[in-house]
Amino acid sequence: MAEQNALAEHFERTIERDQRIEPRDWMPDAYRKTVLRQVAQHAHSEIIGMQPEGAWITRAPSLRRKAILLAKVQDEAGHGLYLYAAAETLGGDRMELTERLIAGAQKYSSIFNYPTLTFADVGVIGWLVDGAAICNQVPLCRSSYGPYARAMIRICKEESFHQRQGYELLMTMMRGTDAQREMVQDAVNRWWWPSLMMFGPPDAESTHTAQSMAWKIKRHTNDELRQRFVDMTVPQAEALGVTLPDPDLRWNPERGHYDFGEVDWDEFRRVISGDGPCNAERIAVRRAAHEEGAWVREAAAAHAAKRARRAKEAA
Ligand code: FAQ
Repeated sequence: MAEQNALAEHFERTIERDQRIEPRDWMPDAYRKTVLRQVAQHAHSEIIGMQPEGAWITRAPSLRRKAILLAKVQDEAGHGLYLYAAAETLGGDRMELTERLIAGAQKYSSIFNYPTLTFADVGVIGWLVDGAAICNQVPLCRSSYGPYARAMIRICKEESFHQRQGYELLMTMMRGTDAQREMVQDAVNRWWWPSLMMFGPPDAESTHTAQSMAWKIKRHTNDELRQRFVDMTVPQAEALGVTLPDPDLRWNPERGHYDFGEVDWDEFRRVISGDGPCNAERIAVRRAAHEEGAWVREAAAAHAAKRARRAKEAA
């Protein structure tokens, strides 16, 4: 009992001093569970998030755009892998996590359940979706769980390239023909509100924020980050020459922030409970990839077993 108290006290002190919790450290079960939940959902989001843009790789309008898009989508795969590795340090099993994802038992970001209708969507995903991801993830570089915080540092550097390539693509299209400008505006109209939903439900309805903030897993609330994203994005939209589809969006000098309209939270709830425009398709594609990859996993396991046996024989 005394030992247990000392461990709990050490955990609390580590959090209080802004130091990191490492895999070898004692941690409360609820802490382990909620970090694992967040990290696993984040990993799933990166992997599912390859699909909407991946659909445009074969249809990219030039070799340059294709090379950029290939690199970006490949980066997302890498992010998923770092995050699954971080989940493993908490006792998560990668196979089990994937099975939970394809069974619909574990969530991934709502944003990836919307379709990519034109190549302008690739630019808008880079600008808005990666922009929102950066806004949300930069503070996670200071998350209290060490392996998660360290994974975030590299991920954020890569996300920053992703956002720039999106903005540059949109700038190019905005300097093009009327039809191209219309494509960009149409994509902005479709992605703006779903991007605001990425930050999660309003604080008053967020199940995990209070505890995750107390444990410094999260450093800001969902609403704080959503506001930061709006403030950051409005001037970028002006520079680009597009209109954000919100009649209530205006600068509030008293608050020193932009006011904005109400997100359609019914739509958000529908999408996260599996009923968005592309949920079924995203999961079906992921399930097929998992099943088609079974022989690779079997071959890798057989190879590892053979090497282990040889090493044992040689010893
Ligand atoms: N979608 O109590 P809270 C990317 C769930 S970026 C789906 O507020 P929490 C990069 C939430 O999990 C996207 N579910 O939860 C990229 C919880 O469900 P549960 C990924 C959502 O954890 C760009 C319930 O609602 N980024 O992939 C969403 O404190 C381009 C109650 O919510 C991250 O995952 C949502 N939008 O705060 C890739 C960032 N929002 O578990 C490819 C790390 C909430 O009780 C292309 N995660 N839920 O069943 C976080 O910062 C947090 O987990 C939040 C949610 C802010 C997402």
